[in-house]
Amino acid sequence: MLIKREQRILLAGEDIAASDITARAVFDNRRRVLQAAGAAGLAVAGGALGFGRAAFGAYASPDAKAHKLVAATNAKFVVDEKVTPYQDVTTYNNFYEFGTGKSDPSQNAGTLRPHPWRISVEGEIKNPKVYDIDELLKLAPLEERVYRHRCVEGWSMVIPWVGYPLAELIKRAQPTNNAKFVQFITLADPSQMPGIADPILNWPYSEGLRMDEALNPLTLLTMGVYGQVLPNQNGAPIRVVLPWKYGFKSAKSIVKIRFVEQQPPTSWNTYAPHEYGFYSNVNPNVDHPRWSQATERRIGEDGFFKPKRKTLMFNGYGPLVASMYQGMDLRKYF
Ligand SMILES: Nc1nc2c(c(=O)[nH]1)N[C@H]1C(S)=C(S)[C@@H](COP(=O)(O)O)O[C@H]1N2
Ligand SMILES: [Mo]
Repeated sequence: MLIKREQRILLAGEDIAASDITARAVFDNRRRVLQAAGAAGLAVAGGALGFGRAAFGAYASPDAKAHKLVAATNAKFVVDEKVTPYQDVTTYNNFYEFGTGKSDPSQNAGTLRPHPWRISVEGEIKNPKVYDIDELLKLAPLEERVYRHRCVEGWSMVIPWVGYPLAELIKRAQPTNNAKFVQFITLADPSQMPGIADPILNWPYSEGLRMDEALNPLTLLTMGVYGQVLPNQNGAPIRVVLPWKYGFKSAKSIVKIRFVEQQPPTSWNTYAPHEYGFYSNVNPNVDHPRWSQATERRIGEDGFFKPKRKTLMFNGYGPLVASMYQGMDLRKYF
């Protein structure tokens, strides 16, 4: 993907060419602005900094045409690491409905039509409902969160997502006592998705969570990235993001959220149950049968010949998630 023309962005009063600035610089600058705001005694609500990017000018996004999603940064969920460049986040993808190569989704996902889009929320709940994507965008305040993202293949990124906790939707759905798991079913339309012709996975792509995992404050119902609506290759118009689990649990382009009593079948677990467990929590101590999970390569930073960085238990989110797995043998429930 080539940048077509020079973009100029206005950042805290400076006029800088987009090509001269990294995502990190943008975040550093934003953090300085946020700190200044805090020092000036601006109101801070619920531990989250109520300060959107709109308050201080344009965001360094390489795609000037994409729709902006204005969201307040939730500082509680901003990992203090260099953010992966937009270019990598949007061209190095796994989305098998558009092909199995890393650049296939960005090249082929132009055929996906993310609008209009409806999501059916159904199953063991008191309020089943088919939501329009525009309605879901307004259901709860959008937040920006910067999460680590670890693929089971051994690479990682740091990504600024926009969304709100899935718990906001679950609360409105009112699960019955029988709701023990949540299943995510994604679009499987061969007319929009060329990869569906290849029966590698059992389409539609399906994923699942235990109810407490679905309700965990980290679990983000996600509609945007880098301050804009999701590009098709990142799972437009709506996906989940589960930063303590391997990336494949974060289902893209969701059309159904179903509450169920039994642990639901999931695409990767069905494909190779001994390789991809239902839980799939990031765990450096439990290797994939064909490779180690102890280290990872950070996309955009670590070259192929650099020593890799250590993978963290629960991808570093232990304090927020470890209690959900207390007493469980994580080698058995991998
Ligand atoms: N529907 C669907 N969702 C999916 C996938 C997929 O192939 N199809 N790939 C998963 C995998 S393996 C990863 S690592 C993440 C990648 O998300 P990203 O491309 O936004 O980084 O999406 C996950 N969600
Ligand atoms: Mo992945």
